[in-house]
Amino acid sequence: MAATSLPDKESSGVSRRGFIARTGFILGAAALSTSATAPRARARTAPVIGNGQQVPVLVIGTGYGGSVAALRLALAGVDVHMVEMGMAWDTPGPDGKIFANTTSPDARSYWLRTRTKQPLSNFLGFPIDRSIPRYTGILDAEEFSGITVYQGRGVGGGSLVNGGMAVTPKRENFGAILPTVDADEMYATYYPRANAGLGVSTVDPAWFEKADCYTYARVGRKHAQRSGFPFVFVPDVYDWDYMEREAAGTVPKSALAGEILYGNNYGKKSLQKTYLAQAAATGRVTVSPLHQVTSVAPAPGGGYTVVIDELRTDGSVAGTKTVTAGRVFFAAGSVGTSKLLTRFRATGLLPGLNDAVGAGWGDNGNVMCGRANHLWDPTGSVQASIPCGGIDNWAAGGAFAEVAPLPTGIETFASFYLSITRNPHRARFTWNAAAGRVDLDWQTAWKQPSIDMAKTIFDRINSKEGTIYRTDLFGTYKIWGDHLTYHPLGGAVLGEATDNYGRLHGHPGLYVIDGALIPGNTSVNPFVTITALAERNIEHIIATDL
Ligand code: FAE
Repeated sequence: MAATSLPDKESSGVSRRGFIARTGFILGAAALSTSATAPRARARTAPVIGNGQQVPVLVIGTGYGGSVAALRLALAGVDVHMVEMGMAWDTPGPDGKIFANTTSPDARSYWLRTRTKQPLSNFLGFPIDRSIPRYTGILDAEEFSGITVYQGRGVGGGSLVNGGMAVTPKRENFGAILPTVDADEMYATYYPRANAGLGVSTVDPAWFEKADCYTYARVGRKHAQRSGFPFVFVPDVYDWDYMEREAAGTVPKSALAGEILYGNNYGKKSLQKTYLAQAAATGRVTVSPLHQVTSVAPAPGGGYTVVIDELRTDGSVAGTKTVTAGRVFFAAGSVGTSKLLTRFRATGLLPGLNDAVGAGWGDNGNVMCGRANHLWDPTGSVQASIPCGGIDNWAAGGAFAEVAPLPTGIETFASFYLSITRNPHRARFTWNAAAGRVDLDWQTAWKQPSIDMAKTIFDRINSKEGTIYRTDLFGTYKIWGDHLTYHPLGGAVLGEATDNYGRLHGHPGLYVIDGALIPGNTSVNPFVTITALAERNIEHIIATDL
């Protein structure tokens, strides 16, 4: 398919008419609801941001940081315009579903790629990637030298594609995560506020013990405990009641149909159902999907001139708009925000930004692996795509391992893990003027400390169980998924590129409010910390700057 043409039904399974994203809308859902079946933030006919428009506050990106900023500013009486490069994800395709299944990726699945780039690239050693039409799909596999960074694209950001694991770090680890932030305040006020806003809860332990879909997690627990590691239940934003009804066969399946990487059609409380729905209810928040910010510079009369490309679903530019914003919040995610700021500093658009912009980027120590179990340890053909437990060896070995699903629909006798490790390496974004792009100097070899830390868990379990690593999931005879991260963090670190509340140095009225603020590692999955930090910072900014 030509890069400029829209995917058609024949080639992609997605019809043109039913699947072209609506571009004009105001979020207009009713009150905050944390129910799985609650409406997503709804579209209403209204103009998207217009050329020449003046707005008090513009938020770049609709992930966790952006959604918190928009809600809190709107509740404080400020009109907010959110600009999102991805689609609205509010319109079902011809299969009646908004999102594609993990096992059958189609045009909806990837951001402007002609071939899937699945995190698990192989099965039984065979490559499983396939051709797809180029489209503004939901999962971006952004490639830098040495690492592929997976990110969500669309209204809701990473909340659209992630596993929903909503983990508050242990208090004793917080000093290493955000050294300039008052831990007492975070644990007394902002972590609880974030957990409430996100709708976080934990699986019912009694149901967990008998649920077929968590056979894999119980096998993971058994193996961990037999080797002397603590197994901990991990909270999530999935609606557990809904999952129980999925298992009972009374509602359409979502987690139990293996939905995760390319969106979740029913049970997960993405930001569309929580913060963004509540923001919409204020009537003060508008969102422009398929709009990508390309430039921010001081405006002659005060505030900032923001240039925005309106995208078509093949990624081409339909038009360019120039608007003026009193204040701009960078919430484009660690990579998105870092890339914008690095370029703006290097090309003179924002000359006041300091040298810390682009620095301090880390991968949260992500590394994946699988283990081959004995035939008497099946992990189940139906696996809930939502992980609910982990192995905590952070203090002794620097690794926290999610017991993750392999939702293939067949019995694999495999245990699969995503480990978060205390990897010390930090990379830097730089402007490559010759190529006209921002580079990241991460090296694949920098994953070795992560592998060593993950091995503190899995070498011991393999030795105790008499089992081996799977070598067929990331290539042929390759044990470690060391080429990727799901958890990009840093690039505009709090207290370095910004002050201690996210105000960018050198340009009053510019703020960072997303994962770019966090210096590379959160010791657990990051979005609760991103949300809690955003809650802390926006409260202070509203009180002092507005
Ligand atoms: P993010 O959510 O990435 O939002 C940024 C938004 O900005 C995106 O929607 C972009 O499309 C948009 N954007 C970027 N550039 C522009 C531009 N120039 N103009 C307009 N819009 C732009 O940022 N974390 C957990 O805690 N638990 C999990 O279980 C978990 N699982 C994950 C699984 C996967 C497959 C992936 C990819 C991530 C996972 N994460 C998980 C990570 C989590 O989703 C991520 O840390 C947060 O989404 C980051 O939040 P931010 O607000 O920083």
